[in-house]
Amino acid sequence: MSRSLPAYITTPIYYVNDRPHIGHAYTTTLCDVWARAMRLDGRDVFFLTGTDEHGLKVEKSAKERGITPQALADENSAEFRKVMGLFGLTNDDFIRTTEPRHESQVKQFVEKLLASGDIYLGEFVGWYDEGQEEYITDTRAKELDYKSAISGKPLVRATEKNYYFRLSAYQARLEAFFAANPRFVRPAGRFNEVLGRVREGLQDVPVTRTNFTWGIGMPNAPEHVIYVWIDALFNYATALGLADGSSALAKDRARFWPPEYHVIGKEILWFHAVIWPALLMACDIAMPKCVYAHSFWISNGQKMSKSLGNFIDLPTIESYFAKYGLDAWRWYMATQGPIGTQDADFSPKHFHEVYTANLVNTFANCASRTSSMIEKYFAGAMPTADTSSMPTSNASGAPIWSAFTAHSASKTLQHYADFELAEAADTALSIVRSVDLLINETAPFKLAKDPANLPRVAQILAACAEGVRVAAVLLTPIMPTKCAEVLAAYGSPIEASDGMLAAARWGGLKAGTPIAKCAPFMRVDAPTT
Ligand code: ME8
Repeated sequence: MSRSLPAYITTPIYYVNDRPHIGHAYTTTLCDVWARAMRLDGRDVFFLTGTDEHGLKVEKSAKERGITPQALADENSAEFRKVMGLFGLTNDDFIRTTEPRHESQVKQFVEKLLASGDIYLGEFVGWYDEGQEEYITDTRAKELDYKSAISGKPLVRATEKNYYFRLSAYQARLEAFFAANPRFVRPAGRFNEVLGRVREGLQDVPVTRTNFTWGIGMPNAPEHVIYVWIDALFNYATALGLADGSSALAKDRARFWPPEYHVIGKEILWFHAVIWPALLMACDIAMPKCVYAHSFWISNGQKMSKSLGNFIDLPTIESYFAKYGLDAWRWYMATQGPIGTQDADFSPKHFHEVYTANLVNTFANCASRTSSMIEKYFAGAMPTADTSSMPTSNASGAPIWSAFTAHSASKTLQHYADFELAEAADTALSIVRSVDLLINETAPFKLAKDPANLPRVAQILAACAEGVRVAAVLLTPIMPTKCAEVLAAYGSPIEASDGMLAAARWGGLKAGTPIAKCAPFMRVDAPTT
């Protein structure tokens, strides 16, 4: 167990001009699974999420509603925080960019960059995507036929006297860093996109705006407001107090830097993979280990968007909680989501099929069959039997249980650590599939009809119970509540002092331990649409 090794993971900070929806829940849930897995492995985890509260969009939305931007930010940030609570998330902090602790540190960072000449005053003319509040390079604008890649609206030609970040000065250092760190951006396909754009040449980027006021004023030139993206990116560093290494916050948290993962959606990769590392280089701060850019949830093959009104919103998500439970939702997010380079279609039918196949027919069925038979034949106590050299199945060359589960457990943990959450889930579930196979092959319920077979039945059911227990340990980061339920029924809750691998070691369930009947997932009606 890698006790006390720090592990920092972040989500994007979400815009407060939008309501929380499946996309926000998705990224944050993935990070939560990772954070829980690393904590279970004994790591010293810091999991950060929060809200992005400045900028033109918030100023506009607030104006439309006739309230101040701060009032809008307070209201929607509170909504995000409340919603995150519903998903059983274990974030260690929730940062808001309107908090003094963030604003004062952003100013400190910017002052340093002004002093070093990395930020300078200049004039800029370029193609601007108003929806994204982002300048687009001339080459890229041409490729896009002068339309936004996100909204399809025409790009506008904008001129501004602004402060600029000398991004162009970091071209060579960034390229060298990327070459030396081939897993800096994942998945690999996304990294290739970034590298292609970087090779076209980097231009300096404006870091202030004068067309709105809702933001952090530039030190000594408050009519210039720090561009929301620069302000927002710094959240990952301000949450740990990095602007001032001698601060109480830094003393408490600086050890978490650098992040193991910045998890984001693909649309904001450029900021995280290029601008953020360059800003960090300029501030002399170590590079994050990985920027993981997942793809999008889509709906019936179409992008989910506010204008189409086809977002899986909170009330819809809550209807899934009511029908299938929170842990089933988390299972679907972790195993079926757009974690690779492909978008994933959210379909009620597919959700139901996955729930029934993996959770009802596999996980719950094994936990339930095993506990029922133990109750029936062994008075609800773990039977006494030696399973130390028992093979997992009758097939020739089948591994012995203890070796199979030890191998599966370390593979599962490695998958979690590598942010391969679907693979982690599948590896852990393969233990349950083996339990299922053992029951089907040996039919203990038939053997038990002859009392002479009871020692063999004891051995089979002891192996099944231990297999279910080990799988429940390994699946805890994805389904914390249901796995705790199974582990409690099997008389073996995870002790705080256990690491994941120690808790998953074969033989943890001692003979005589009371085992209660349990069925963690129930069959439910298929959706009609
Ligand atoms: O971009 N599928 O905030 P935001 C999956 N404030 N994930 C999705 C999604 C979808 N259909 N839609 C959104 C911002 N997301 C900035 C970030 S960070 C310094 C500043 C998720 O509220 C995904 O993680 O628009 C995406 O990157 C994020 O929500 C965008 O959230």
